[in-house]
Amino acid sequence: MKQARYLFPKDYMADPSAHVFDGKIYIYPSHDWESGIAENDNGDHFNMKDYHVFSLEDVENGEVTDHGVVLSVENIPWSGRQLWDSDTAFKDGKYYLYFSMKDKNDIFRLGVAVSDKPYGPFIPQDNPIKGSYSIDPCVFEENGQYYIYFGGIWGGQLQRYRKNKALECASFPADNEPALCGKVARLRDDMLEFDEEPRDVIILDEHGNPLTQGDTNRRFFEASWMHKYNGKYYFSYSTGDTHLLCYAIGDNPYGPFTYSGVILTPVVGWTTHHSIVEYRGKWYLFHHDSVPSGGKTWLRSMKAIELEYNNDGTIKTIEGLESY
Ligand code: FUB
Repeated sequence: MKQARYLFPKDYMADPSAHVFDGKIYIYPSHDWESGIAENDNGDHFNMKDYHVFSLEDVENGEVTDHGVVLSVENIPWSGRQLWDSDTAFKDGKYYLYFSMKDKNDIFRLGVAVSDKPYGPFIPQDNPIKGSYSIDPCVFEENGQYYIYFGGIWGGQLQRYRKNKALECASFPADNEPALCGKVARLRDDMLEFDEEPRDVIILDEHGNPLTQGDTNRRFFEASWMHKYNGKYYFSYSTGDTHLLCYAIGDNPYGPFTYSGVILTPVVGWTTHHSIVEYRGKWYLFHHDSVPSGGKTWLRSMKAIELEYNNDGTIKTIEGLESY
């Protein structure tokens, strides 16, 4: 599968988080729509109000089923606005949908909603995860332990925190200082809260030094994803304002991770976001671009393309503008 496939031309869906549940691929995307809000650096134009779930059995040609609305902003007790990226994990017969949303004070928090089925509907908890902040949750399971990765700068508000505490004023490190990091925390056994203080996901350069804030072609911006390949842990993410999907490799889920390259060069649109999953013997990159909407950054369409590795475990870079 050398050409990317648009998965759901009927509607705008972004930030696709894909998992294999019950032998099928399930996709948990954000649901873009035309809200009429002007574009700005805070991302107010990404004013999403519900989530759908999709499933498919054949990534390359098969029919894609839309399971409809599974959670809406008006049904979440602590809701303010903006349902951003989400992800889902399965444990002991239940599915847990983790999502980013602004609370009533316009602060991004992470929430959880629970279902007996991978296709919902999902019932939200009354409150956000205690101690959570920022956006873009991704959950990775290993040996019965679940780790949640999260964080995003600019509109994702990560610059408002240090050491998991809110600052009085947002602040960025200087360009030559270590970059702001994504976060990771083990989840509690009941999957509803953090089981530890979130830790920094540190990304090192080739000399073993943390990437700096000014290294905008490599430093973390948002859109965490974790997968394991040949015994190594691949932390992948978007560089945001330089529009790259990059990855860094480590020896355990907490890192540190060493920067290893670009997965996807810039696509049409501002954001780039993804998930990586193995299915039926192949690896796939699920991502989005704004080609079908004529370049409207807030109206994105989800896609899939095969992802390949080199013999040394590095990922073959996919050209974003050539993949449609
Ligand atoms: O979809 C809203 C936001 O745009 C996501 O949370 C970010 O990762 C970016 O894709």
